[in-house]
Amino acid sequence: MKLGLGLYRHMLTQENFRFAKQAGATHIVAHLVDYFRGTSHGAKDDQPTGTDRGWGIAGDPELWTLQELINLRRNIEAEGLKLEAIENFDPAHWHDILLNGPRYHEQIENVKTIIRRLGEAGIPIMGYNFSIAGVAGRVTGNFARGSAPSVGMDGPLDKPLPNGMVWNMVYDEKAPQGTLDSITHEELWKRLTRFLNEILPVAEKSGVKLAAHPDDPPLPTIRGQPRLVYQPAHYQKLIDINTSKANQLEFCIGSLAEMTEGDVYDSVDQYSKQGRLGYVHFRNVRGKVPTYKETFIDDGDVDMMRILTILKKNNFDGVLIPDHTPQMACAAPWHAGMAYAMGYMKAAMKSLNIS
Ligand SMILES: [Mn+2]
Repeated sequence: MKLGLGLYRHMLTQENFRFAKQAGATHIVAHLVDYFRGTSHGAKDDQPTGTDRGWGIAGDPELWTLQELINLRRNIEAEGLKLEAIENFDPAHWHDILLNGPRYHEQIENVKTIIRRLGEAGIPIMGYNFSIAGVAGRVTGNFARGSAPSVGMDGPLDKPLPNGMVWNMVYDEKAPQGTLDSITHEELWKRLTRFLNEILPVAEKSGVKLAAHPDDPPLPTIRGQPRLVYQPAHYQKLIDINTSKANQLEFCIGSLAEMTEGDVYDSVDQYSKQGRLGYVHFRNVRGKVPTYKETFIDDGDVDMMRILTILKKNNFDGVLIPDHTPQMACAAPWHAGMAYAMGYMKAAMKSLNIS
């Protein structure tokens, strides 16, 4: 098992690679989507939460180029680290896959191209979140220990999604007024199935794994749209769609712990036993949807040492990243929060003889 750190797009700098290395990481998970693009709300060094109009403007009109991906991997390797995964597609590149819209075929080709380029650039995993509303409905507050700023949920969010928005970002600023029609859970699973069956053969051929994040927050619907993986059992349904070894999970302990059914330890056992974990979001939380708060890693409902013990028993050999942490009171709130989580993880791994 390996320790990694996730970095948002604007944090992909030499300084932050060194910070990761200093905090004990051997691997990086990189976000290439700029969640904050074109907005003034929200601190850039925090998790994006946004407004009713989402996080920001979806973006890059261009697909990520092979050269850009190779340069990123080289810059990371120059600091003695490895690039394990890219996390999340840009809604600009795949909105009509989620929405089954008119540009579906063009955008399936976009995703195939991205996967092939990851393979060529030597990046082993693509993390994704197949969700129409995306990470919506979270609130921020001084929820964590010592009044540390953190995120959580304080009741469901049913306000319908405006046209031109998907995955909590605006992909079409000129979309006509009005809101997106609701679809059924069956329809959403149909869209995912079609997506996986088209993309997984390309992923396999490219030596890239597709790793699915569960819904954050995991409610059955948000903003009038169905969610896919909002109970632990839904993950089994997802991997049973296609038996390809490239069909993997971006296994978020925090989101699993927020779910109302199942047991987080049983879930970790069930999925790690099947060898389907691409990488792990190792974070803690107090409460369950629709009322929960993200906590410091040692301070939530989940016994993180027990999680590690199960992962070790099932020979999970991938990367753990802290995912999110509360912000600490100092000049570098995000970095201090991450350094705290990484120190804890490093010590926990060492005490269990995980190398
Ligand atoms: Mn997560």
